[in-house]
Amino acid sequence: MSKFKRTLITTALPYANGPIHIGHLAGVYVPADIYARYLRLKNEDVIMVGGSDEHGVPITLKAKNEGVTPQDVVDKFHGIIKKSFEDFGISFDVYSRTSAEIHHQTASEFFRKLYDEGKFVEKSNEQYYDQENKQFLADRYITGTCPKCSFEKAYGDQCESCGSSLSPTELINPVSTISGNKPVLKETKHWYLPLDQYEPWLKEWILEGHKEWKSNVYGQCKSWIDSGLLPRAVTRDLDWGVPVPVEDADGKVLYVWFDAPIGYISATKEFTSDWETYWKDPETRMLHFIGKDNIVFHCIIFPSMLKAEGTYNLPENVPANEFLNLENDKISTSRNWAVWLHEYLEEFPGKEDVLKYVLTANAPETKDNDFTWKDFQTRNNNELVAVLGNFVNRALVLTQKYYDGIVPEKGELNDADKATLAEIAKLKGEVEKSLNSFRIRESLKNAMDLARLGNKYLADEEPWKVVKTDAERVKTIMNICLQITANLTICLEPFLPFSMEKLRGFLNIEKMDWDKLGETDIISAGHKVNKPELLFEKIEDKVIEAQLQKLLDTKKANEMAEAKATPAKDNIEFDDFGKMDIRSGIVLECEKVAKTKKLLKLKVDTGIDQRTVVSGIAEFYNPEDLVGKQVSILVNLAPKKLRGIESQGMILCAENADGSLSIVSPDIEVKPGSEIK
Ligand code: B3M
Ligand code: ZN
Repeated sequence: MSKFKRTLITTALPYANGPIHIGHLAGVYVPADIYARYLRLKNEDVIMVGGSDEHGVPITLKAKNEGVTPQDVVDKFHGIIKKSFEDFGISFDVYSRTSAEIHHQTASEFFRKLYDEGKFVEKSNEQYYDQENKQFLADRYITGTCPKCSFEKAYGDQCESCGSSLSPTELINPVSTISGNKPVLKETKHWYLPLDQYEPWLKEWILEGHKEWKSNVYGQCKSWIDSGLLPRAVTRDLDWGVPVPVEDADGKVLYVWFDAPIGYISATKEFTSDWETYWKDPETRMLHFIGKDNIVFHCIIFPSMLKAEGTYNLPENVPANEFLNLENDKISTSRNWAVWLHEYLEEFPGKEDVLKYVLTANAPETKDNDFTWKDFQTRNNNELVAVLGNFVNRALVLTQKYYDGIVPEKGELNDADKATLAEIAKLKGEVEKSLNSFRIRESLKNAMDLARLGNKYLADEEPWKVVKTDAERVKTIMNICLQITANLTICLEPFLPFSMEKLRGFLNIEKMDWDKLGETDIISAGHKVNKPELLFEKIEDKVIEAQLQKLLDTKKANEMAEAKATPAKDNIEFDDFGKMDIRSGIVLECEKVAKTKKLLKLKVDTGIDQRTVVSGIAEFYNPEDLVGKQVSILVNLAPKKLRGIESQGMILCAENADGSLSIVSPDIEVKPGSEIK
């Protein structure tokens, strides 16, 4: 493992303002978990730390909206997040939280050291202030039009439409998110980390020293550095966070992006008193697993903080991923457009590994990718069931059938046997090579190739046929199949930990070290294996359809919520309203108006008479469904010819958010001709 003796894996701290979704998993936690499990299987010294990010404006805003305290919000979501990670099998060595005492102390001391050593620049300037709420408007407390792309709902710290990083004073037409008022400018004092001073060093360290970083990561760093770095405020006027530990700083806390990465240090402290070995020993390799929106913080700002502090290691690599979309649309917590981990765990019990598999096979490593339920089903049915499950099931069932579960002895090997065994060792090298360079999705494919190899070997050797003529030969074939199966429990362990535990149960073997992978005698002749069950089961269409329906319902609910009612028309006198004669009627006949898409011709019993009305509702109703239906009809509207048909009145409808029309009618049956007033 080159110059390093141990590895510290950090995983981005999710904001405790909502649960975990598949985007978080695919971007950060699944790849980090696979990598950590891989290193542990190699008996390397590794710890994986994580925790909830409980400060910052997203949390206080949510608390305000819900009329609870920020502590209530983070307690609730920290609980949900922690439990769902545990149930899903993300193998944190410690999962902490930034409202913990140990974190406040660690972050506070870190700031204070830099402060005492004069590493900050103290500056007063004018910032936006909400006079009604008597509060400065940091970050997401302010929205306005993005100066770069004109998106109208850009935040004070970032435009979510074009991704630009902004400062509140750049926004056009700024508005306070709390009161909706136009803010005023007011003087306030803050501490800045002078990133400009670190620019030459960052150039050297990243642009020269870390050319091996993923191109998306290196590229983002280069573009930040090339466009020139500015001093960055590391404090805010807020009352939720780590208080700024200096005199005259009442009402000020550390900027959430200053304290959050220090959360990795606090979590390590919580885990071991030997935490300094993981943070300061040059033989420790630090890796940050994050999503692409966090690159600048982990590659530029946090390293500059660590450099300023002077005694810590810097990250050796930052394998950031791109984004995962859901059914062709951006995942969004506020729009509830997500597959939530805690819901998945409830709806798909025992299928933790299936989601891990799909998210890895389709990981957004080099570009944004799309999660679709159809792909989830296909990968489960065609890969986990048909390739992996099918191979191990055949190997184990035949072993039961021919040998009562006792592993048979290998005889003399033919060329096909030798080639197959050689292939196992080769695959080991390939899986390692891709894992070591964080190409996790490729490594999964390499590992699954072992199951494909097994299937091919079985299909070529056809033991079920050979058994009729050459029983000795079948022993060799089955022994080799069992060696492949045992090798699978090693090479798929980092990816499918629950399933491999199950498979070891079938094989009646203990967990084995990574080093054994590639060996061709890891399960001995004479060993007794157990009766197998199915390792994976098919996912039926109706399960997928239910998930798609759930998303459709979300989409509809969003459209309803987003559609603003049109503004009210000018007032009218009561007499004007009284002029309208609206009656309840019953549809007697109904047909489509030929050569039109929208029009229906209806015959309506208005109680007064039977008359013909033409109505533009053909896209929303079948003519036959309307016969006998109660409607409201404006009967004294001047007749009008539509497509040559005289329409005598108007059927009243409500227009839905999506533009569709619904007939308005009394909610109980009334006599035709009843006046509606
Ligand atoms: N909580 C942002 C995010 O969840 C932030 C990460 C902190 S990592 C130190 O994307
Ligand atoms: Zn923008």
